[in-house]
Amino acid sequence: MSSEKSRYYEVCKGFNGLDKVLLRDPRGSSAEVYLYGGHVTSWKNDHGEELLFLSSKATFKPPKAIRGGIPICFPQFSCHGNLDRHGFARNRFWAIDDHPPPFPTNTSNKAFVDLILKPSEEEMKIWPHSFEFRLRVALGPGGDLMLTSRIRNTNTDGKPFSFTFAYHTYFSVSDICEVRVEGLETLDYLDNLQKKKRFTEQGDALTFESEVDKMYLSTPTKIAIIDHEKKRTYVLRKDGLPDAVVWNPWDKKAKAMADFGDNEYKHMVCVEAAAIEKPITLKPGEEWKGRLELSIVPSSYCSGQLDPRRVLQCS
Ligand code: TA6
Repeated sequence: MSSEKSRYYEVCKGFNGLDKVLLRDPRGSSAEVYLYGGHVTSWKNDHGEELLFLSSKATFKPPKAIRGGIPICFPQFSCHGNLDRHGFARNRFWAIDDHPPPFPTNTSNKAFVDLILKPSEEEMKIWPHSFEFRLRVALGPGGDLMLTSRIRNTNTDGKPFSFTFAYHTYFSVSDICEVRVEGLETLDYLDNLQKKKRFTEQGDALTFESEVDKMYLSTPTKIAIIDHEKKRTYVLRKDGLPDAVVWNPWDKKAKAMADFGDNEYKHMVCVEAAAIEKPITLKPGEEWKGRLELSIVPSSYCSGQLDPRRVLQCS
């Protein structure tokens, strides 16, 4: 590993002695990625403030997935198939990829790490496909967090494969009742609480007053999550991921989850960049790329300083 690179990341032990990578940008922002699940569990701004929600009851014990951060759902989102919910990538051990192929985009990011997941014999029994899943986690100069997935079909039997995918991001919010999600207005969605029945979203921002589990179809590439109390807007940009899922378990589901605190639903919202409605199909040799970029704009809808719709309209 080049000394240049090691200035921006180090491998250390996390919870339960699991290996994690600590990324630091010289301007102060940081991120943590566990090799278990290729799972980002922390993203902090240059004031050291945590921006992702991680449950105080999260277990770091395989095969259970880590509750919070950014779990990766692959090769299956939720129960859209016959694998375990959300697939197996989130409860497998990934490796650091020291010799990744050239990165598709020219980037000035210095603080990044490349991880790789390949199927074990165990996986081949439940999902008989050969693939290479490369994940780059990077911190941008402005403290933005970027996740770039490259999935290649390496089957030698000529067979294509199809998959669904999501970056199941848990955002940390001050009070869910004060949160607004902008960019999904008037879109069609499948309601997971009503047997995936199809509806059209109302014309105004999404707000929360009960359990929400909605899968929005063919959304814009930018979505804003406004945390009024913290005067902070998360801007989510996505590429190659047409859909978006919004989830908050609210009180009953919160109590039913052993690895989630009873009141923690008040301080998190999942807004997930996803490819679900139309599964992605790759022939042997083909590669898919799915990119997520998270940034923060210091604002609040009501403060009028920066109307999120302007955020969504800006470049
Ligand atoms: O993305 C929303 C969702 O599919 C919900 O239905 C809920 O199950 C959530 O994911 C969490 O899933 P998990 O398997 O992590 O408990």
